[in-house]
This record gives sequence, structure tokens and C-alpha cells, in this order.
Amino acid sequence: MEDLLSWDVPFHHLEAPQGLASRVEAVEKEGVRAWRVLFFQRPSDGAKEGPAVLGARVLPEPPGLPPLTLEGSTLAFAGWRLALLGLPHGLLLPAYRPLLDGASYPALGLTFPLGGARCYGLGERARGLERRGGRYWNLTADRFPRPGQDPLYQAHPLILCLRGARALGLLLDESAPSLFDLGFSHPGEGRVLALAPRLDLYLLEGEVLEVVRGLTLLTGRPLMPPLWALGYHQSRYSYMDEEALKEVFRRFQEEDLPLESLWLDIHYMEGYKVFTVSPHRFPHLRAVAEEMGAKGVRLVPIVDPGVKAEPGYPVYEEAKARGLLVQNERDEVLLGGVWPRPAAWPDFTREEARAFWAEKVRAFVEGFGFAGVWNDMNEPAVLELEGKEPPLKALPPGARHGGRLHLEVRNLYALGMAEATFRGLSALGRRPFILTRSGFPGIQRYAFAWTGDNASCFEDLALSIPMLLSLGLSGLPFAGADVGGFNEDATPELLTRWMWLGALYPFFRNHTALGTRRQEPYAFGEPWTGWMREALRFRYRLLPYLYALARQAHEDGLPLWRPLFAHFPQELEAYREDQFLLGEALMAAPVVRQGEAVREVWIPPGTWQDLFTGEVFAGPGLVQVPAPFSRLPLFQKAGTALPLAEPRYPTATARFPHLTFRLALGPEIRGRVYEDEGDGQEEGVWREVCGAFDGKRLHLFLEEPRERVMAEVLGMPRPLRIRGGVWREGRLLLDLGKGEVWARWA
Ligand code: MIG
Repeated sequence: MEDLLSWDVPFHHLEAPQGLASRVEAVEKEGVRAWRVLFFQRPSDGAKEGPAVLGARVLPEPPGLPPLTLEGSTLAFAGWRLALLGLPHGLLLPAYRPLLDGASYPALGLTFPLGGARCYGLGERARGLERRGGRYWNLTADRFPRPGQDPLYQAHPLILCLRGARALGLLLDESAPSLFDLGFSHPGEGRVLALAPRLDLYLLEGEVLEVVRGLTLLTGRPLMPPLWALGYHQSRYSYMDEEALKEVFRRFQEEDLPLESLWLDIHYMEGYKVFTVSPHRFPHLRAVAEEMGAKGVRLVPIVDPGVKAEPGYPVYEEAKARGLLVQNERDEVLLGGVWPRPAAWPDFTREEARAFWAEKVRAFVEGFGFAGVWNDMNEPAVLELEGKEPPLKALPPGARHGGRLHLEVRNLYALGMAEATFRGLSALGRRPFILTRSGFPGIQRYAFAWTGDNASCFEDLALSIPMLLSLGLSGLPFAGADVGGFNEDATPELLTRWMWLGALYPFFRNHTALGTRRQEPYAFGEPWTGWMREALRFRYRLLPYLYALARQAHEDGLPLWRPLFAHFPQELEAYREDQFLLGEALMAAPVVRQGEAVREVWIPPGTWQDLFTGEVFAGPGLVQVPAPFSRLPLFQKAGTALPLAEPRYPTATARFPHLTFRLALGPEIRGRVYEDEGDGQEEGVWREVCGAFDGKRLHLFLEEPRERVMAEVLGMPRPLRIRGGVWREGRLLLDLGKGEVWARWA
């Protein structure tokens, strides 16, 4: 399949395809309206749905959408003109012709003038956020996310093209490999090619975040995570046995370091057989899970899709007997190797295989008292086929998934596996938690994602910012990179900076490779441990805010991390990639370079208050701020009330027993928390704080007041009068449990 990635697509041979059928309809899902345009050549494709957009309702007439017209083969929409074209069958690389039914269908694509547009999206890419000038295949691949490596583990065939503050959103709902060439083969043109005889497009237009919301909700609302998933996770490839695991647990307790879960990498299994545990390395795993569980620390095991093909191993025997495995071109079970050798792969495109897997997951997780599941190697990655590593570590393109070819559905492998895993975990009555490496639009319904095997260097620390921002813009709000870096050895400086950045990742896990130096937060001793403890405690203080953002992502599809341009599209500096917004209230400017003691920060328009020092900055403009290891440059927007908790860990409930709204004063002040049990299915409630500040008087009140909710103001002189609060050590503290409270400075 590597030939595909280097293929110089003969775009100049694209021609208007003959005899094409089309369907143009306005659709609605989760309150989002979009145009769907389906072009097809085989009659059977006319009634097709998905794979990402399921259950969209066709609207009788197209209300509330900019008009779309299709004339000949040109789509006109919101000032964009997209020409539909076909690449003649004979010009395709021969290996890919079977995707077009083996017959003579051309592959379908689009071309469109880019003008001055900026392009974003396409999920996980190891490069800057802006996609102009590059070409991108959507084809899941197990490759290190180092600069220049493309594609990576996930496939997200969608883009946002920005003209000023308006964005065009285009989602290609096809699982077959597709290419997005955004000014690479022709600087002024966008070109899309799908190796499929049909083209299923969704189009919408609006402000950036509206389009992000639309694209995300079309492919499905992000899951509502359990609160603990937002805590701190510690992993390593591998904690080799029970003793090693307990030692890490003990060190965290001794050092008073927050910890939510420990992760079990591949060595916990017996002979790399999924759903087994080694009786030698982990003889009492259930008891260990209980012991740690009593202190709130959970265990998350890795579950890879490769099933060891060993006679007598029940998972294999059953899957084989029931015909649930991917087959070769001779309709036999396809055998290859991954960690287990030989291995076979469940065919997750099939409902029976998903139901089978769901039940295995349920029994395994319940049996050992695990908290969730970590899916790796789910591109799927294959280490051996017929004695050697196959191209792109992929199954053969012609392998069979029922009536379909591997290449046609490869991009959906992780999605099917996650759906099955989610189902199995749901049966346990808790909110499922899954971490996935591979994905396709829709994966956000089931899983968090991490960006795979990065390296312990500042370059990869910095790269994680555009990578996570892009995943958020592409519909996947819950993501993180391996904190400290996976390959190679971390240094204490790198790890400390990364722990501070990780404290803001939607998913915060420290993980490293086999044979690398230890990088738990205590690994380097003082003064480093102390600084990392601060970062961790800060994460736990921030949890009410993160949880509210997670809930918002679940309700509205909006990402936790947002590029500055999403809120300030008219500002040139808002396109920088070393700063980002966490929700609307916070703007982060992490240190991304070695040896840096001062950080240059672009302050966006408006007033922003340093969360740690209370210093107030007026934007837009550049400032220099000190960047010690004991904190991270973080700024709160005027007019926001940021909910903070006492740093209690591990997590218990999202009805935080003590809440403090940190206020950044502005004419109007707003903030909110989402309160529920932090797990389970019971609906929670939003609780809002509102207020006003006219320069002399601050008034505040909390909807449905409750005990132990405070408001806190930094950086103001002592008020003349206070009602319902005190002035202490330079801070104004107001007790929001007391109805309306106020302070006056004149
Ligand atoms: O090729 O399970 O990205 O996080 O530790 C190595 C072992 C396979 C790759 C994952 C990494 C994990 C490792 N896996």
C-alpha cells in the first residue's frame, strides 16, 4: 500500500464522469442542518447510509441553509464551486481497481479553487494545523507521528476551509482510502479523490465553531466520560508484574502524587492472548485491582484486536467456528502475526463479531475489576504476513470482510472495535471508558484517543498542540499525547514542562516505551517532583472546569481545546500554534522550547488575567512573561468565572464538595459547573453563577445557592464594603451560598 502514498495522481486526466446518478438533500441530525450530496454509479449505492453519519433525517424542504445548486457536474454552495470529476479506471494503480468493483467505474473526486482560503481538519497529522500546501491520504497506518510521516493511525476525511471568519465544512463519508490534495499538485486548487465508485458528501457553512459543531454532531455526539477519565493516568510499556505495579502505586502514595489509574501494557497477558492474564506475572490481579480500587486507583488493560490462533484457546476457537474472523482471498481464516503469532483478526464490520467481542470485553473487565479498556494496534497493525512485515503493517488489501475487501473497510476497523467494546462496557452499568489509537469520524461516540508513539523531545511536545487542536476541529474532543514522550529518554526539564502542558490535555496520561528511562513524576527526585506535583494538583483543581467542558462537548460537539482563530478569526496572530484556548475562559501559552525562562505571549483582544499572579493584560498585543517550572503561563478572560475545586484525588463525585469560582472581572460575569455523580446514567444539572462589575461595584449570585461555593477575586485593592464575604491576604472571597453578595470600592 506504500505505492498509494507516493502515487502521483494524474489529476490532469480527471474528466466529467458519464452516467452518474446523484441525490441532493437537506438533512438534519442532532439539530444540525447540512446538505448531503451523494454521487453514485452502481444503483445499489443510492440507498446507502454511513459509515459515519448514521440516522440523519431528510428534510422535506431546505430551511435555514445557504442554497446549494448542482448544475451539470458543478456544485455551487456558499460562494464555493466544487467540480465533480472522475479518474478513468485504467489510470488507477492496478492494485486498487478492485475497489471500483473490478469493473470499469472511474474513481470519483472533486476539484475546487482555494483562493485565499486557509484549510484545517483531516484529524491527526504530524505537522502544523494549517493544511494548505500538503497532500493527505486517509488510510489508517501504524507509523510514528514524527514530522513528515503521513498518514498516521487515524483517518478523518473532512476539512474546514476558512475565508475570514466563515468556514466551509466538507465531510466525505466514505471508508475507502481517500486523498485530500490542498494546493500540493496545484497551488491554487483543492483536489479530493476517493478510491470508491461513489462520493458521499456533507456540506455546511458558518462560523468556525458552528461548522466544527455541525461536523461533529453529524457523525455523533462525543461520549460523556466518567469524571475519573479526566484525572491523571500513569502508564509504561510495561509494568512487568504485580510487584512493579504495586511499587508505582506505593511511590505515588508516598510522594503524595495525584493518581487516577495505572495501565497494563501487553506483558500482563499470557502469551499475548487477549482476555487472559499471566498467572506467573500477575497471579493475584483481581485482588490487586480491589486493593488499589479501595484507594480509588483503577486499572486499565490494553486489549489488541489480534487473536492468537492457537488450538484450544477459546476466543480463537469460538471466533473461528462461528466464522467471525477476517478471511483471505481463498475464504480461509487469514493468519498473520502481531504480538501473538500466529494471529487472526475479528471482522468488526459484522454485527455477530461485534456482539461476540462485546461479551468477551464485559466478562473480562468484570472478572478482573478493570475500569476501562485500551485499544492499540487497531489500524489494524500487522507485524508479520508470510514471514515478513507487510507494507504499511497492513492486512492484504484483498482480505475479505464478508463481501467486502479489507481496503474498503480498513479505515473502519477501530470504529467497529470501539463500538463493540463500548457495548460490552455499557453492560456493566458505568460510563464506558475506552482509549483508542486508530479512528474514523464517529469514533468520538465511543472513545478517547491518544496520538501514538511520539518521542521524548521538545519538538514532539510542541507538535502535540496542533495535533490535539486538529483532532478537536475534526470531531474528536477527548485526546492526549503520551506525556513525557514514548520513544527515547525523557529529561527532567522536558518531563516537567510536559506535565504542565499535559495538565491541560483533555486526556492526561504519561506513557513510555520498553527500555526507556523511567518517567513517572517522581523519577527525577527534587526539585522536579515538587514541580510535577504542582502540575498534577493544578489538574485536579481544574477538574470542575474540564468536566463542564466535557459536558459541553457531549451536548454540543465543541472541542475542549480551540485554536485562537476560532474565537478571533480577524487577528493575524490568532493563527499561531503555540497557544490555544481551553474553553472560552482560559488561554494557555505553554513553554515548548528547552531552556526557555521567559515566554513571549500574544494576548488576544480584550482583558486577560494571569491565573497564577493576578496580573492583568490588555490585548491585543505581545508580552513577555516569566515561565518558571512551578507553573504555566495561563490567562483568564475578563468576564468569566472559572470553577475550581480543592485538589482531591482520586476523583469521587462531580458534586465537588468545595467549589471556588475564580473571577476575572468584566462588565458581565458568567461561569457554570455541571454537577452529577461523575459516572452512571443519572442526568446532572448545570449550576450557573452570574454577576456584574461596573468598576466600582461587584454583584454576584449563584443559581440555586448551595453550601461551600465561593467566589474569589485576585488583584483588586481592599473594598470599602463587602456583603457576604471577607478580604484576606489580598484576595476578596465571597460566599455564594448566601444569596446575592457584593463588594464596593467606592
Ligand atoms: O508497537 O503495546 O502505541 O503505546 O505501549 C508497540 C505496546 C505496540 C504501541 C502503542 C504503545 C504501546 C505499545 N504498542
